[in-house]
Amino acid sequence: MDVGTRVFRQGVIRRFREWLPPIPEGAVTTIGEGDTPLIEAPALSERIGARLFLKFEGMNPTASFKDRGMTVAMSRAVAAGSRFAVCASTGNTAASAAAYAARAGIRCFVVVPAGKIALGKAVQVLAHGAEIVQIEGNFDAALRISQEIANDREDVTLVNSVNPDRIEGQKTGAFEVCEVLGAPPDAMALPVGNAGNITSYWKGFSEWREAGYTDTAPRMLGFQAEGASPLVAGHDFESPETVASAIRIGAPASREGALAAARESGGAIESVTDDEILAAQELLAREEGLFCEPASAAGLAGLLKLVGEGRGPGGTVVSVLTGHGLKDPDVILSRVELPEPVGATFEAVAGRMERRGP
Ligand code: AN7
Repeated sequence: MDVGTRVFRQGVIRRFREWLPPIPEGAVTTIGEGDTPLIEAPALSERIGARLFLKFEGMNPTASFKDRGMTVAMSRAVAAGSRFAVCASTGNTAASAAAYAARAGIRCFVVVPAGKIALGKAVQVLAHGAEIVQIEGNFDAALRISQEIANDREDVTLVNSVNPDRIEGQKTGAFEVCEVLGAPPDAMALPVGNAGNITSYWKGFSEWREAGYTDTAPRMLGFQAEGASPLVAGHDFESPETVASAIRIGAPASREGALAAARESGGAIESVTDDEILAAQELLAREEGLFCEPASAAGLAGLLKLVGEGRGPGGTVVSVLTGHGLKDPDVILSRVELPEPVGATFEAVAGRMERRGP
């Protein structure tokens, strides 16, 4: 084999350029996002009575799916001569924007709900040197303000998913699923917050079909957290609440895209409780070895709920694990504690093993 000829993780722009809006080579801002693993889940397949694969988006450079859209949005901002990137965020968009702005040499402002973003995400924003503005309000208020700021100044690009470049980049997740499986799956299960991701995946699968690579498209199954489920209730939530802070959103910007994805694909948008989300997160970690953040487990929680009601999708199913579990250490530490230290002796350590069992 020739050394140095295979290109790994060249980034979604170089890999899928003909599917994306024009980006001059000199403006391409990539950190090697995309090409995330599609991991078969044998134990959970058994539980849901379908062949389940997990698209582990936590393997992206900033450990969430946001990097796919951010590379396109930030590259286009560079090409347009922007000096500032601004976004509202429940955490992951902020972490991604901070990293890609650093790479692009653009200043970055992120507006977040005070005290409501997971620790790992806040730490990422600080590490990349972005400006973090905590507001006494929720994500929906942060998005309104960020939009106003971007409208007010020529040299500011809004990098939330209301920016169509974000949707374009994120749709590449669907292409990778089709490439790896050789065909689209029968169903996709994914969390829904601001609804950009389900909109993006559906756009990707639709374009794949229009390009003539297949005649089929998956049923799109989107799951909101019950306390933040405006698309299920049919009205916005004034004060959304959920343990899955990433999807604590009461007025999704891409509402129409999400509803169209469900309608056109024969799928659905439903809700799951916080307990169901945390139970699914634990199953993924303990039965498949995959640690995702709570929001990311909403897809599996939804599948388990459908199966419990005799409505499981069957066939081949892909669930998108949107973000890495290390993003949110507090949610684990609130349930399990690090045990007290013991003496540095064989007896003390072996005694612990006895107590824990095999
Ligand atoms: C891990 O970072 O909205 O339905 O501001 O971080 O496309 O909003 C994050 C959303 C799912 C929901 N899983 O995706 C933000 C933000 C994780 C997330 C979602 C988010 P969308």
